[in-house]
Amino acid sequence: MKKAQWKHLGLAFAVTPMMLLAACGDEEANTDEGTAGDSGEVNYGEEMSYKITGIEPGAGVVAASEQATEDYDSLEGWQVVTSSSGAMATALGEAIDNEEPIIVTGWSPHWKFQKYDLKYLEDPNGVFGDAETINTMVRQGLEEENPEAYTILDQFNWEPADIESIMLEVSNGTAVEDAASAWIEENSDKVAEWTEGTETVDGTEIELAYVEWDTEVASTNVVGQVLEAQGFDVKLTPLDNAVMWSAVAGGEADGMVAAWLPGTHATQFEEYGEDVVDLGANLEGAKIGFVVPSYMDIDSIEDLSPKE
Ligand code: PBE
Repeated sequence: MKKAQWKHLGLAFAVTPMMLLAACGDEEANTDEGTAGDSGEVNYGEEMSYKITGIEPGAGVVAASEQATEDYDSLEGWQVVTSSSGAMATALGEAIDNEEPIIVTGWSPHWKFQKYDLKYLEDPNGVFGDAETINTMVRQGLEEENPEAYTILDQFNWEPADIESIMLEVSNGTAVEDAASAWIEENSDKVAEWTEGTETVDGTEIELAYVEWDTEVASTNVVGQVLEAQGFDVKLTPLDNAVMWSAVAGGEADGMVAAWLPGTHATQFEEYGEDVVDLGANLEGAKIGFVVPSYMDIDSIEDLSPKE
């Protein structure tokens, strides 16, 4: 069954013909479904109620998105609605099922690019920055107190395709523990490079902080399992973004593999950078920005229209 193009079928029953006309604005009353793609007829902003689908309030991509609504005239009157990365993914999937317009606060690497046909909106003002790296940060003193773990965390390094393959499995219902261990098994050469030069330990404790974003869930589980296989007693602690940074800075957690730089976590890096040890990139080629389904007939943030 093809669903109506209105945001929710339920809403379609609730609106009166007058409201429908009003929703068409000044444009010629359009009696067909107003399919996304017939540009000129469609006002995406109106269809989305001038809302951008965000994730957790503490995320860097949400902060950048809010900045974008201030920097771009085309986004005047728009709002970034925060929720969770899981809710964002659900909303994206539902919109695509119904071929409705949606803008999400997106990032790469992410399985959504493997599952759906999506594009980043061009960002001529550069609010979202360029390519990013995901860095590993550890607490001060770890090198001296736990050199084997320090070395493994320092040597941890992989590619977007690696992490995306795990994220895709997880999005298809595989438990992250299983997806991580299968990846480790298939990539023993890579993993051997991370543990190179280290000796196994006997139950040394190590605590990694992370945020429950799909990227960090995948990476942290992989690193955790690699450390476990080397004899560590591993604890993975999910936290809010700012708390993750402060936990490593304050030494409550030993480290994290989830620092997005230079842009996404610039605020956190400014606040905590001096109190953490930056072990450099564990992944290159990360990116954040507004992501939309490819069927949407716009390419740039500037193609959107301000709220009237
Ligand atoms: N993310 C994924 C995070 C970093 C990891 C892009 C959602 C953020 O926006 O802070």
